[in-house]
Amino acid sequence: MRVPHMHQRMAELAEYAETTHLNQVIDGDMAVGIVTSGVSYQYVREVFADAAILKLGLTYPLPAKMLRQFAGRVKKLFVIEELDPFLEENIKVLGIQIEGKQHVPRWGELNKAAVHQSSHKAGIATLIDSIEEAKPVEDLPGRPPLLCPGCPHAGAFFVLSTIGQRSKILDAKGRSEGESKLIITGDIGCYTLATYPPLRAMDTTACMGASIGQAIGIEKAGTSSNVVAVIGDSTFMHSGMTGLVDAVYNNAKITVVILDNGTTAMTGHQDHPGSGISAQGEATNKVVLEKIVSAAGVANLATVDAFDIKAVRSAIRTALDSGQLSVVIVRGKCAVINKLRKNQRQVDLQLCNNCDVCITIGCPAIKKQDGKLTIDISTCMGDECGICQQICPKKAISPISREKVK
Ligand SMILES: Cc1ncc(C[n+]2csc(CCOP(=O)(O)OP(=O)(O)O)c2C)c(N)n1
Repeated sequence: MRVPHMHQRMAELAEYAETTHLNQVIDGDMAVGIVTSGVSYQYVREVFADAAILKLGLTYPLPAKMLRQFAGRVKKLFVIEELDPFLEENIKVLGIQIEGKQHVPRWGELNKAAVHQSSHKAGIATLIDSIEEAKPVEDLPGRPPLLCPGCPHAGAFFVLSTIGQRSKILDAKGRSEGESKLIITGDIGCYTLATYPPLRAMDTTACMGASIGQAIGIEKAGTSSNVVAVIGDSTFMHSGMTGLVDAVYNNAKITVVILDNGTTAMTGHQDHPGSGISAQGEATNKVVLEKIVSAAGVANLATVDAFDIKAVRSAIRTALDSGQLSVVIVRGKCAVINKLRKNQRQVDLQLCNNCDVCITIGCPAIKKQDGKLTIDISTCMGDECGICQQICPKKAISPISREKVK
């Protein structure tokens, strides 16, 4: 039994908290003592040039003796911390009077201006010199967060967006103008960026593995829309498969799209059970998505090439039309780890009629400047992607010749 050991360790840590250099008292004007930690300390130092500060590097367990001594030396004790009043509540439990969250914002990040205003509200403004508030830089070009050029997720979202007629449903400010034919529950990964324009193909994002459970719930609540859950391969391995088992068990009539880019892209391309490489970087057994999906009991399963738009559209349409639980695995290599790049695409401006369909994929390599479409050859993935060429109604996009690239 390790419980006694755990309590012993906590007692030792509490002793350590009193002596470690991680917790420091910075002497100053003792009218107000500020308890703070982490990034909030930097803001406090910027706002209060000469305050007495107890800077906590170890916040659990708290150094009770140190806090009591510090409280006894100052007239008023104030805590500045981000989000929940963790330090404040734990200091109050020690029987020490302290103020904090009644003045400091409880959500959002703190900054110099927020700390300044909170301190002013708390009546400790005498310590504050005049603070210059940081102003946002004006006239910066608008750059929405986008998927990478050649991202294998883009095509599936383009298809979902067009099936759901999302571009028409939301106006430029994202306000709803009608009801979509599709409800798309999302998950956590690079693909969460598909929430934003121009794709606008995600209605929910909660936590890793939530998409399938949310889709089941929405379908069971009796929506008249089709419900699609979108989840990455790594997230599916982590906590998506339990949701799929639930979907089978409860006969949920939803479509699950698994975006398999072979890696955990968002957090830095870590391997996972489906990549065939262990955490130690060695070849290992590969867990095959198709086998898991079939073994769970899903009858409607299709795997498609992420860069074959017709195939992606047809698989998703078939899944939706079936009215049954279906899984579509959309497979394509992550653009960041794909080093191949040839035959970048170009736009023939004689054929282009500015319909802007290619813009709706949200590829950062496709630009419109002075009313003219261009494709940036330094970022275009060329033959490795080719989605813009496939969807151009005027066939105005084609591979550029090698000579021109040079
Ligand atoms: C519980 C939890 N653990 C870890 C993370 C960090 N995290 C964010 S996205 C992600 C996985 C992304 O991989 P995948 O779903 O395959 O999508 P990709 O980014 O490759 O498109 C992880 C591990 C998290 N958000 N939540």
